[in-house]
Amino acid sequence: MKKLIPLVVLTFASMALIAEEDLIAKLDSDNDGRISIEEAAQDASLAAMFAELDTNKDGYLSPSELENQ
Ligand SMILES: [Ca+2]
Ligand SMILES: [Ca+2]
Repeated sequence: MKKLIPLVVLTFASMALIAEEDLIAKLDSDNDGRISIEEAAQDASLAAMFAELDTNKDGYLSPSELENQ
């Protein structure tokens, strides 16, 4: 059963990565590769965290800012 543990960890890591890419793909309606506050408004939980996630305060969430959450 011990062999299952790394597999589970790997699966969760992959899921987190996919979720982040999907979030940008889903919300980035102007396809500029980043999420504006207007685009984030489509996702209530992301909109609520927007100011906190936008670490450089440029008004956009970049893929790297979403990674750091
Ligand atoms: Ca965008
Ligand atoms: Ca930013």
